[in-house]
Amino acid sequence: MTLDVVIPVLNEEDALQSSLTRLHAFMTTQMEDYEWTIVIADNGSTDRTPEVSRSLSREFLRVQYHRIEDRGRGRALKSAWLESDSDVVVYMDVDLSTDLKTLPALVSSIAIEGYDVAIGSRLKKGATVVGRTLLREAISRVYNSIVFSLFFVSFRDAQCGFKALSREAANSLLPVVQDTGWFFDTELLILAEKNGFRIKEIPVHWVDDPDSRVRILNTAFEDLKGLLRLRLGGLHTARKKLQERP
Ligand SMILES: Nc1nc2c(ncn2[C@@H]2O[C@H](COP(=O)(O)OP(=O)(O)O)[C@@H](O)[C@H]2O)c(=O)[nH]1
Ligand SMILES: [Mg+2]
Repeated sequence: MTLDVVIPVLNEEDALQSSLTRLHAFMTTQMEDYEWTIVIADNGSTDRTPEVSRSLSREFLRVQYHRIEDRGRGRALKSAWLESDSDVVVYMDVDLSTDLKTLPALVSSIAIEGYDVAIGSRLKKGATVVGRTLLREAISRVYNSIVFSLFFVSFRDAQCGFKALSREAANSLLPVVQDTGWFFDTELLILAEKNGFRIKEIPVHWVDDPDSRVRILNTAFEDLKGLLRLRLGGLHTARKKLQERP
């Protein structure tokens, strides 16, 4: 089985070297059942992220650097996941806030158990969260309850930066997901669940990293706009597009 682990990055010159070294060591020892590659997906970085990434890809044979000119985290993920032809694709945040010990279970949910989508969760029973500010915690809970009351979905945490898709799910769903920013994750999950894809939600151990690219007010507003777009027709249009696919 082939596996691509995508790390979306925006101006991460400080975090990249140590995170990638840690992840690479983990993959080497714990994920040897897979033929894996780590892909750094950068768009919009204006610091030394490109240089650091290129140097990492020279240092490690199985690290690649993928640069997209247009901005947006969702766009970077979609582009890197669709460019890949691996059986399983994963993404995780560069800060490794989610404990890597959950990675084997995330991947085997798809590779062995046959789920279409697997997601880390900070809100499911069994999860532990350390160091998250009250504000982020509250926004996360309120946001996920809004998602639930609008769509009656079964997952609890749409926004954890730790997700995996099967090749088939990626090829079907990604072309239909419109958001190119932070709402991308929620849109992907709602479209997946509402179109019969099976989602496994796994509680994670999360240690928050206060260094954040999120502009809270702006992102919250964009998220609400995205939810309304889906509720007022977007979901219906996406379903039609998915059914038209061969
Ligand atoms: N490619 C790409 N990655 C991004 C962008 N914005 C954020 N990221 C990455 O997304 C991940 C999560 O960002 P972070 O700021 O830690 O989010 P938080 O943990 O929710 O505060 C990190 O790896 C960021 O570098 C973007 O516009 N493009
Ligand atoms: Mg973070």
